[in-house]
Amino acid sequence: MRKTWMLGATVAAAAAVTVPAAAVADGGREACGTRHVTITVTNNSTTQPFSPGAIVTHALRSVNLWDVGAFASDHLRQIAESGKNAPMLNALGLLRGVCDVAPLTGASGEGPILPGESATFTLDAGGPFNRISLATMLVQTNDGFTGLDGERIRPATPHSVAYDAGTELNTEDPADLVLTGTGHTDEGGLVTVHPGDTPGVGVDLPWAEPVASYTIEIGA
Ligand SMILES: [Ca+2]
Ligand SMILES: [Ca+2]
Repeated sequence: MRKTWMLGATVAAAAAVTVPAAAVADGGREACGTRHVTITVTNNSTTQPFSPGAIVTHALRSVNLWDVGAFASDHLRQIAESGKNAPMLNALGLLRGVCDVAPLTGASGEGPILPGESATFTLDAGGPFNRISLATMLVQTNDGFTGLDGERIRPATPHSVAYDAGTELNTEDPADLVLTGTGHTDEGGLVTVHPGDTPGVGVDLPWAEPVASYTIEIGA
């Protein structure tokens, strides 16, 4: 919940400080959709589907999906623990500095991005809406996720490692994993870089880092 508050506070700060008042009043919003960004998300793992998630284009500092060393928001927790993206999508859609929001899905438009596969998404952008963020769960983990947080929209090929949301203990027990069980043990921790699969504990589904790669292209 703390991070949810931070999300809102960050938006207020961006409106007051980052985006000129005139841009917020009309010019900024009009600029949304004057350009497009296409992002291809590639799952580099051989073991971990990427769950349904969320992608958003936004102004600088208007969206902050997570910080390493801080508590995860409840919206991020629901993606990281269960692949439930509706709360995150709904919350992002209400933020003032947001341009476009889309569900992250497999290439067919639904389901996960399977290991070794890619999916491509095109979103509105333009003007001050020059950042892109996304989050998706590593499905066969307790609360592992990956994504981008405020990546600048420019032709680029960034990568991301897996993170641990710090909300569910990494039992790796099938009874606690979203595809095979409903169990859960609270972790009460902070977002960290994911320590990875522990061999011999629960299921053994390791992945190499960086677990995800992206190709960002700018369209007219
Ligand atoms: Ca965890
Ligand atoms: Ca294991």
